[in-house]
Amino acid sequence: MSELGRLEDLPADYVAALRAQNLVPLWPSLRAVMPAAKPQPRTAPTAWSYAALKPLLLRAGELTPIEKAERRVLVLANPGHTLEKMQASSAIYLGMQLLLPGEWAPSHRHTPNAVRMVVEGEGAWTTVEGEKCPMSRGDLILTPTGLWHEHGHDGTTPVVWLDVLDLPLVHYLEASYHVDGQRQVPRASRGERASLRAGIVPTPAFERTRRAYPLLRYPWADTKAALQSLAADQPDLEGVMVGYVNPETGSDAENILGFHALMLRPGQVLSLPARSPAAVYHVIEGGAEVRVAGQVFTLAEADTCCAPGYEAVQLRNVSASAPAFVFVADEAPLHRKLGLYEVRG
Ligand code: 1HN
Repeated sequence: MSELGRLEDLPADYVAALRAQNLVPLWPSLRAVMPAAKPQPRTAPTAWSYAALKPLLLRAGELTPIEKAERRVLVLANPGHTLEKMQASSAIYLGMQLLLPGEWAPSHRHTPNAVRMVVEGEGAWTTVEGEKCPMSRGDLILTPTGLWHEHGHDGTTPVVWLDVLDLPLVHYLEASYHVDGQRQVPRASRGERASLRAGIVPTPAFERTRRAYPLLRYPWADTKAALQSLAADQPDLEGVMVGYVNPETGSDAENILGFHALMLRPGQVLSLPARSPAAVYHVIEGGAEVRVAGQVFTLAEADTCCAPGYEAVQLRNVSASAPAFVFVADEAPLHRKLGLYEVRG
């Protein structure tokens, strides 16, 4: 492969004449925008310790009242993108949100899709389009694009959850905006009671509901039971993983980011192939070591890390006696829709 010409090789008056016409020569930048064989991601493998961030988040609770924050969040920012960009990867935003007893984060809707993975505390709830979703540790709650949502807290201790949004992508597309709304009046019906069992969905008058988001809350108790049942049924299965999907269609729960939960058997080492999407790993229960791109992170419960795409990832359960449970968020639905999805093996 021959060396391409550099900008400095061109006469200064020529470069100036190009710039005056808003023109740029491609060849000095061609390798940067299309490197050989594999992208060169800005996304750096990065881990965030819950023990380190929790006191800082609680301090935010003292420093900034909810009325002054609307959403009281510390953003898990990837230094590879610069902290100011507030992104974990090119498409994934992560934040740890604190809601104190009695607080209310008012109703709004916005174009980016979000999910909440509950980390700690009891008594908080998120109302999504009138459906009041209780928040318990490990629950996954969807607030997809355009749906009204607000958070409240009737309990007695601080509640913390991990927000995962496709904000960096939607912002890059210049399609990110929000609309403020009124306090919602919760409906009685609870989606997760209506779609309780795999393979069985509500079909009133013989038709599926055809709601884009028939299920908004995925209780951890059900997800954990599904993983344990899968592990017991298939003792030789390496990847004890489940995906969060739309129960009516089987397709990804949201349009841009994908969500999975996995169980590592005691002492298990699980090798995940190099895939094009970047991914985030968050420990729901237990402890896991994550190896990616020459880095090793030892994650305790509630810790989070991110891994760039096109890199193999190895997960190891640090306990020889107890299973570990890990939540995974990735950019796979986006890559698949764009025809960019690759597994490198
Ligand atoms: C948002 O609406 C929430 O509703 C959390 O809890 C984090 C980050 C960026 C933009 C909107 C929420 C957010 C957000």
